[in-house]
Amino acid sequence: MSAMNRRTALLAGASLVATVFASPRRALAQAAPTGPFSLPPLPYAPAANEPHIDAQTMEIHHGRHHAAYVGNLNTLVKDHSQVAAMPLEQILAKLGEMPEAIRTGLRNNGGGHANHTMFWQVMGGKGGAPAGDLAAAVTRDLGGLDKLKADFNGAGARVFGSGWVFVTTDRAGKLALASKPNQDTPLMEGQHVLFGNDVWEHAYYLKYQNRRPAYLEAWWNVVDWAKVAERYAAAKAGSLKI
Ligand code: MN3
Repeated sequence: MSAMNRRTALLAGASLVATVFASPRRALAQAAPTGPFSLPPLPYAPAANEPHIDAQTMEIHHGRHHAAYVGNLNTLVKDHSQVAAMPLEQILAKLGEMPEAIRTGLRNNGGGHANHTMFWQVMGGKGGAPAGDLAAAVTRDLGGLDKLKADFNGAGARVFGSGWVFVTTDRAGKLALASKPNQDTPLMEGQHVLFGNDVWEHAYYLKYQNRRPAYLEAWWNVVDWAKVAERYAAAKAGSLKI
């Protein structure tokens, strides 16, 4: 083999190696769902909520569970251009008006997309306590932070099977506790979600197994109260969507 041919062969080999190693990522990108809905990136590293919520749970929860809701949602609206053009919060608020053939799918996957989009936003913090008018509202409407935690954890523990526990707010800033089965959300009743916690087993099983109350207790350590306060201000200003 001449020097030139040898060099060409080496380059071809290197190129083949590069293609083989690059292809899984390219295949994933090609397989990624396309459509009007997209998976928002995690706003922090998967390990940001350690030790309370492990990085692997965060990666699987965001990259597989939430991604699946988004992919399913895009598939559902593929042949329904009017639904595809609607903002998610309107689809959820008007579920009863959605085409019957995709209504249950929209409820489960649209709810799942909305719930998880909110969920990532309100975590990644260091816990502690709310401040300012949010703290005042927690005291006024929910009996203070300690009572809120006890009631919220109790409601989360009582969800049978899979579901969520939420604190909702209305435009006037009045707070209330709510729990929902599956991927239902108070958005389906025209309410605003201030924050919420996912009590599906996939949210905690790797680290906590069947100990859901321990997960509920630990979760408060990663709440980002500054982010919750931003959502509160947005809800009162009428600009909070999901
Ligand atoms: Mn989940």
